[in-house]
Amino acid sequence: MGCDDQQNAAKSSLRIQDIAVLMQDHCRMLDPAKVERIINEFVQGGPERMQLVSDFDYTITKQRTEDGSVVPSSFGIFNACQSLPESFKTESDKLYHKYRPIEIDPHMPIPEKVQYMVEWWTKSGALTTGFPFDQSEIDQIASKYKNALRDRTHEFFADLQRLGIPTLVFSAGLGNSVVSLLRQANVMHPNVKVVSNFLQFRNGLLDGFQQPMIHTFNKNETVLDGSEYYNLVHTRDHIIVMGDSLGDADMASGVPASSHIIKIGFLFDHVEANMDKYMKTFDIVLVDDQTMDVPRALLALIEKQHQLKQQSTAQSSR
Ligand code: MG7
Ligand code: MG
Repeated sequence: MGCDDQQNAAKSSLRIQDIAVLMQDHCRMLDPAKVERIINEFVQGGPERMQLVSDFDYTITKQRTEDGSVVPSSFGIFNACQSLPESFKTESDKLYHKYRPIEIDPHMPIPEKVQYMVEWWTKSGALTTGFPFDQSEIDQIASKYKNALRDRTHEFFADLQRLGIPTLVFSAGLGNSVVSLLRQANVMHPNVKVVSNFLQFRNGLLDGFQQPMIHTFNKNETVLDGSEYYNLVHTRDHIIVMGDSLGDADMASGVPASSHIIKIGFLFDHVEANMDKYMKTFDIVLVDDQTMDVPRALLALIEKQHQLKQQSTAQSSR
């Protein structure tokens, strides 16, 4: 490398302290040098090598709204539908109270939890069977929560579309609610794919969920093996992962080991008690951040370098 080249390389390498959003008080990193290194890889690799994998509930929706109103989960939106039989609601509540504590038990090993989660989703599917149901009910409830998406979600999805970055919204919740909310918020662009549990119908009646079952602990790219989406993204080895639960950090496991991944964790509940684990699990931990500003800032850096490259190619081919 000549002296000029070296200077140029040094110039084009970003320093983390110059990235303002990452220097905010509520933005925490265990290893800022690692984040800096991967951001530089992302910027050099360009949008063609990027993919985004995001959780839905409380990652795309807000953990806290300005007026203090509670945002329902995707299952919650379904459960709020008026036409559901009373017995469905009571039975489904019982399941929640039995299995939710197991899901978040800090002591039980994950392989043991898996059987319980399969049981929960299976029983929940069995309950969601044998009565008529119309998607318009979900749409009506979801329309009330279009504004409960993180600030700048619309801009974020527009960035992803403009840059042609495949975007996977991965949810162990109910896909019908996820898609309804994303559609009504006008962010369901062609580059967005939702992998989740979708309602199944038979002879006009509900018949549980479609396969494959997506539960808390199989929510990763291994369930996509061989699928059309897998073929689309398996060469994209620069990955942004976003989630609000510790398990979300594993959503990209199944991609080649050589991939570079930045994991962004949104932390809101019991900040002090959770901080340690979140710091160890996510590369960037955002404390009570109800915006898409940090992931957008990463895309902006990638886009800027991409434009510079395109300009210089255009100039040299003149
Ligand atoms: N979760 C999982 N299941 C159910 C269900 O049948 N009803 C309700 N209300 N919640 C459920 O977004 C995924 C989260 O939804 C919860 C089968 C789990 O806590 C899961 O992490
Ligand atoms: Mg979530």
